Amino acid sequence: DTSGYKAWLALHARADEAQRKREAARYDWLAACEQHDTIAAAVSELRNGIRSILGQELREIDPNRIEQGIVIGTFDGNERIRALCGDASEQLGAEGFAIRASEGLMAIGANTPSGVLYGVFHLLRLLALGELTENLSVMERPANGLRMINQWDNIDGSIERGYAGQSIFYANDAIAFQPERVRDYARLLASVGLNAIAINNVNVHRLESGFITEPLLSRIAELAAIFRVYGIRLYLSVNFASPIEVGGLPTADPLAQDVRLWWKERADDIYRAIPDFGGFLVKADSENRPGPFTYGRNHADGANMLAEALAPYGGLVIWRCFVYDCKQDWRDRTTDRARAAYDHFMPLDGTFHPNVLLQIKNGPMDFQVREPVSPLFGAMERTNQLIEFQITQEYTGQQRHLCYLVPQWKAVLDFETFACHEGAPVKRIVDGTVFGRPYGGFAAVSNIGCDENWTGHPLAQANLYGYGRLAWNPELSAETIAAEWAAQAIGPDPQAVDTICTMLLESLDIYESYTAPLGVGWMVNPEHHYGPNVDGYEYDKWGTYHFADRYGIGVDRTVASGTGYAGQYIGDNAKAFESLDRCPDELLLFFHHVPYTHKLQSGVTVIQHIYNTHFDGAERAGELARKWQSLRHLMPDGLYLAAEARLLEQAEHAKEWRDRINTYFYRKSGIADAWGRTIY
Ligand code: GCW
Repeated sequence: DTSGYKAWLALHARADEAQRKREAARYDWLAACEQHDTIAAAVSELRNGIRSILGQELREIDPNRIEQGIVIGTFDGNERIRALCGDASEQLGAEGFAIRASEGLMAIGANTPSGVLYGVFHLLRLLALGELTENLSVMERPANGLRMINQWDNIDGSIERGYAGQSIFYANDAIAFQPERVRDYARLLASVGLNAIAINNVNVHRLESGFITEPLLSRIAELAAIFRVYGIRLYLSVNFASPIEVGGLPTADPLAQDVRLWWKERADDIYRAIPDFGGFLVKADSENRPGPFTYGRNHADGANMLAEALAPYGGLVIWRCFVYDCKQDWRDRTTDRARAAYDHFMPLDGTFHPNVLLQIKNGPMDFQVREPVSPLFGAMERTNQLIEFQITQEYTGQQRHLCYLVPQWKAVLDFETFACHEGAPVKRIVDGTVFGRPYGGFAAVSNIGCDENWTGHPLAQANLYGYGRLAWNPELSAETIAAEWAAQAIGPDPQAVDTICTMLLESLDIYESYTAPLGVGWMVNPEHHYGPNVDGYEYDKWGTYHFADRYGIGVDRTVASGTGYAGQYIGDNAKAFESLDRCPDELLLFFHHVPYTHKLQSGVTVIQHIYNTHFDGAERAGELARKWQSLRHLMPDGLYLAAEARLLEQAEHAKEWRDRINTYFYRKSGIADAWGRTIY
């Protein structure tokens, strides 16, 4: 397969024949005795992997008789496993695993079948990376309880903000899928430890509102069954107005008795069809979607009503905080979209039921290439939180430009919120440890579609891979993740791995350079959000402005003279963002309106920074394409050509970005480039 379909599960054969034979000799027997679908899946992954990498067929044997080879299973279901690594049981939780190898016998043990599956995928990763040693002792458990993917797929087969083809779940107003393809997606997700999927767009349209009732519910249950085998729970996005639109009731008021009863009955039906159903994901009172505001109720009233319906079954309500006024008048300088989520949700802290989680986008606006971290992290002490990332590259080049997002996510996760003395980075808030929350974790919008290689741009696979790896372990570095992905997906050739890692790791900085200077976002074409348009959103209703005029640019969000947004942060963060001198350069224009001649901490003026980064960024985008071309001889055609075409488009498009932005600000400011480069 040269198309990239197998992604990071390509399991390339060992190139070194002597090493292959040596390793193969160690893995010829396999012992697994449990009758469980997930264990069976783990066995099949293991067989497949050992065959593919080492050319070795595993033969099956009774766990009590095995002396050399691999034995896998749960501590309760496999005595031999209990004897070999059962002592690790208490430290592993429900999803962790232990791997022990010595004297030719390798044991993978866990408390649950999913833990065993994760252990097998870990082993295969070590094997593919050439890191499997003869004696080994590994113990891992995920940092986050919920590690979720959100599909923005619609029943007509389209994907909102999808850049890799149509949906793999739906087509022509029907639930329509190839079980093989869905299974392969489940394998990819499970191989990086993801354990939850919301299977439809958060904008729940008419037909999708019916997913919670028959006849569609049974079809959804078929999808749930495929994911279940791989330890992944299925969730549904629901329409808050379902009682009206599906149930025929006159209202969806969350405090009305018949509405509450209606949702309870739906929960009963759903759990009959899908006993391990995860729960509901809800976008309410957001971008024209219905919600509790219609009835004079608040978000806690809405979320808690659904939570009550799901509680008897252990289901969760994931309630999104992407709530703001999308009909704001651009002449109104007092309304600031950045403030909205905090203003709506902070006063509700402590009022949500225990099975409610708030899903909060990483930044206060909307997945721009650069934003500060949402101030809700650290502020709400008595509410479960999930952080929402966007893997699909809506504002970051739409999988036509290369943009490896893991460094951006890392910076968000490591951001210190000052929520407590001992240190409270975002990753410790969302995993629940700082405030002792029972639920927490990661959610992210998927970037896959029915394109042969899943993501359109083959290198965009690294974002999906990296998201899963970080959700499991946020301490992994962006470099490690890039190298892991490249070696597994492309092959272990050191020149290829090195070059691809360099490309991935510099790509975010390059993209930021030629698009969005100093924390200004939104200079894109409205609606589809691709390509430069400095004033595309400047005089409209979405609340996303840069306020550039002939003197200066930026949004004053200080407490002293602006919208007060900087004051939503805790302690020194509030002080630093408020201060013109201390605000980090890369966010300066998010927090301050300054003259073009304002001198940055870097020593150059704002206008010169804009020119420098745009010339530089376009140049570096061209180099990305040349780096890829240097790998031509190491790549299979399908993969090589798909990426090359996109990298060449990026290089051209980066020049357009450069010229549009530079010319705009040259015309506005009248200040020439200090280096006399061409500005049109
Ligand atoms: O980023 C914006 C997108 C919308 C999306 C919305 C959201 C699903 O432009 O397409 O709707 O965010 O997150 O709800």
